[in-house]
Amino acid sequence: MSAGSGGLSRGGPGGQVGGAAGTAPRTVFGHLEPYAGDPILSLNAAFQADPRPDKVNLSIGIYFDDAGRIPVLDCVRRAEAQMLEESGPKPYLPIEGSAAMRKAVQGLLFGAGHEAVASGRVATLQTVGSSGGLRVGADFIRRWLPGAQVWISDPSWDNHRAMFEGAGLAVHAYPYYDAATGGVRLDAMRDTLAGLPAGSIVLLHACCHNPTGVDLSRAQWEALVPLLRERGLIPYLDLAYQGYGDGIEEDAFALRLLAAAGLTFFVANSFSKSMSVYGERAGALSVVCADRAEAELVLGQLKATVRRNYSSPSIHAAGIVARVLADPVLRASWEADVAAMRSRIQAMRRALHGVLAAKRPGRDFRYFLTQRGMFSYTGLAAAQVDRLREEFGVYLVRSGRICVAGLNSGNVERTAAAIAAVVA
Ligand code: KET
Repeated sequence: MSAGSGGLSRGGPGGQVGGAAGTAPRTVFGHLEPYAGDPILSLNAAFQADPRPDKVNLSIGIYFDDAGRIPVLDCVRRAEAQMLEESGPKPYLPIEGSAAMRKAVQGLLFGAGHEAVASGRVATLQTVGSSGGLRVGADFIRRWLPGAQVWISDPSWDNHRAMFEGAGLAVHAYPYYDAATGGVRLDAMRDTLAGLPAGSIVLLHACCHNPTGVDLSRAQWEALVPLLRERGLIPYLDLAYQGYGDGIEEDAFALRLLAAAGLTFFVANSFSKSMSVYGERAGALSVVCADRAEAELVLGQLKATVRRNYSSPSIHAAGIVARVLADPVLRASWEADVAAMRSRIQAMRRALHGVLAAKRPGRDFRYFLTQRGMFSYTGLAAAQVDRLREEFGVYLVRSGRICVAGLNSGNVERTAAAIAAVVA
């Protein structure tokens, strides 16, 4: 191919590539678009770089303790001590991950002795965080349900759209958050879902909706099931905050409801937040199928997806999760820690609300009390968010979402005062 036909010819040692005769040589990657960065991760990085000592990080969905640190849970420390003590070899895990972890995850999600698990109709694999699970599921859908549309809530975690579009799927949004009432636009949501083509994928936050903190009630979930079934829709649950809503068991309500209703669905779950092991990338993907034979087919194709991507997951993440969930002493310690994290966030919600209600009595801040999980959707405009960051060193994403777990007894009052100043 000649340069004149638009083909590339190798340049000199500088890696330059000649274009058509007469055009300036360019480098191999000179045409790339700069990465705009991720709205959450870039903001978290900007926070780290901010020299102000009294800065407040409400940007990323990470639980910080009252001293502003990411806790190392005692159960995790002890599980790791056991692993170090055993000092075993580190072979590759199977493609689908550790058998002990997968079994423990099924028990955690579905509860002991659940029919779906006992009958072998749940295909579970350990994944690289729940992000890895979401993406493996998306790639699987693209390959085996290729025409399926994906519907996410409006709004949703930004990365949901990016992941499913990245897998080559068309992503749309169904109505969800009602800014006027601070609740769910249930009728509009149901109307939209009722009009979707059969086989559409409906991404639902199993608990602690990100970014709004507004969840469906149990009655609303129950009312959704017949619609999902009648329309032949395929739920895809994201369970990233198990234990931060009402409790570890309670937060599995939606997934157990769908399983009991006999629906086929996906669930990606995470241990990043619940075990405070973000960087270990501990998560899983489960697909609840019609029967054992189908689950075996699904697991096989999920394995094929993983093998050609990252091959197999982390042995260290599996060791932590399997031990904490299976050892009764570690499990009890974990459950107590999750309860403590949940109630500390609730205490911060009350503290924030108390200061704001006193400082701005004309405004309704009750949403801080009713929203659940790590996040609150403040309704602050992007310009107000910018002022909070620039003038007060308070970092939150521009949608107005705050991570309540970034508040502590040392910063909640001044954060509330800063919010009061920008809403004035
Ligand atoms: N799902 C949801 C809904 C979610 O908020 C996160 C992370 C994940 C999945 C990823 O979890 P993991 O198992 O660690 O892969 N959310 C926070 C951090 C991030 O954006 O990555 C956040 O929203 O701030």
